[in-house]
Amino acid sequence: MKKIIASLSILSCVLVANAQFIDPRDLTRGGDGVGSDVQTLIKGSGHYSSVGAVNGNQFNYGDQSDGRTFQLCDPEKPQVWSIEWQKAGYRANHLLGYYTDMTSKNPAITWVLGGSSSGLPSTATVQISGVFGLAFGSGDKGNGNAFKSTVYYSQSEKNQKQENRVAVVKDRNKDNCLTDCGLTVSWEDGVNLGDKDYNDFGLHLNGVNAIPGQEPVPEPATLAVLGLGALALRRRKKSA
Ligand SMILES: [Ca+2]
Ligand SMILES: [Ca+2]
Repeated sequence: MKKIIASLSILSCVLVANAQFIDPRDLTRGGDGVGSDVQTLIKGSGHYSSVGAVNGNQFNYGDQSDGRTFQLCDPEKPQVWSIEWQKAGYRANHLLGYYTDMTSKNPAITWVLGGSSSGLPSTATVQISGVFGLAFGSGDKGNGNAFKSTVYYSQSEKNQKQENRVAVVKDRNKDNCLTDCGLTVSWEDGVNLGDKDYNDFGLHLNGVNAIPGQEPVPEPATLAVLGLGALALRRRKKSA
């Protein structure tokens, strides 16, 4: 009985997980074939970050950030951003941009990077002052229409169904230490989130940090179960 209560408390941790993270299972399966999952692509692009893992009912989100707004670590310093991979039928017309009007539903976007038919480069230097969001032109309207395609935003609340479109993963340095300056972002371009492989458009953004989201607050019922779990653990220790 005590064991059952203890494992219930672990399960309750899963239920309060922040929705701004992407399920690690979606980031570790090859939606477009062997080696095309986000975790493998991050390693292949020369970074060391983890997207997390699922073990039974236990989730960890590795180096993912729940932040969906951003700032340059040093606004005085231009930074190089680059496309690292594209695993999608719409890839030629993909676009990446940023916006600084954080409250508008349709903010003005500065497009900086794009796929082979977009007319934009695959590497660009940016300099942005203040807080910004990222915009992704999905390319779903086909050739010649890159700038008319459906746009998705890093701020989930701007998307039609408030859906989370992007995995945001913090950099690790060569010593395997987390850094707050530098991110990989990888988007899902499918209508209604498509196949949820989130590997469709992957970019590395030098010199950027994600502004952390709000911590999830456990619901009262969860707190009660957690308390019971702790009690059970104490009793187990006593009897051991
Ligand atoms: Ca996809
Ligand atoms: Ca894909």
